[in-house]
Amino acid sequence: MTSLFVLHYFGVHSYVAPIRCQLVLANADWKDEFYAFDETFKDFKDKLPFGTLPVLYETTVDGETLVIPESGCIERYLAHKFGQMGANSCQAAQIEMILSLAQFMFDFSMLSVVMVNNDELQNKNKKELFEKRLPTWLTHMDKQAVRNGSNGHLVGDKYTLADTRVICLLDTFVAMDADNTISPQAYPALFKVKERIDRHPHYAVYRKSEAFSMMSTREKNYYVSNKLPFDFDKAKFYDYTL
Ligand SMILES: N[C@@H](CCC(=O)N[C@@H](CS)C(=O)NCC(=O)O)C(=O)O
Repeated sequence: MTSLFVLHYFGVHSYVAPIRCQLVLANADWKDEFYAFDETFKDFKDKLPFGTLPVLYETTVDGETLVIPESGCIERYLAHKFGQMGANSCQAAQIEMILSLAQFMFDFSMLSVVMVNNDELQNKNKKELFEKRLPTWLTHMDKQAVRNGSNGHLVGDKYTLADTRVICLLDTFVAMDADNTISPQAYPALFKVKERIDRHPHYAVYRKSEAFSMMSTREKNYYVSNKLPFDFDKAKFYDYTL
């Protein structure tokens, strides 16, 4: 018997796509607990450790329950548990570098673009994201994948938190990329990492699930309500046959 993980979040990918990807790749015993993204959330908010979602609840084999808020903390906790934090301290440092940059990219897109409700500022920041920051980040991630031997991983020769974090973020940017500038041709080594994750037997099944497509639709509605194009289906570059 192993732990049971329950991931409390809204019915979208957003902050927790990499966490779900980690759980799936590790073949963990887990499920989602969905919250409604409306005024009823305030009834739950005060009961959450930091007042925000996601929160991970783990019931261990001994019957103890661990409660962990903060997406980055949940990712690292699971990565340590599942052996996704690198083979040694040098690999762990490389993973941390990649995570630190990914966090900046995620925060910039959320706080400076998606959640901005001033059209002029949103357009200015979106232009900066797609014309400057994103090509730079993608180029660095592609170079990292090449430095690692173009073996379908960003660090070492196994799935790590660097792979799951970067590829889930890449999917979000592909979905937002109205001009289709992000492609396997432009960033071949990085897309090899994506292909490896997308073709993983468990993840391939998960991506085809009803829950996954329900979350893609909700996520699209959220972006569209913030006046941004979004199509998660565009992130389907590979045939998920097993
Ligand atoms: N630093 C937190 C941020 C989480 C966060 O902002 N969650 C949002 C939903 S995506 C939330 O709970 N918002 C509700 C609120 O703040 O009342 C993390 O990474 O987990």
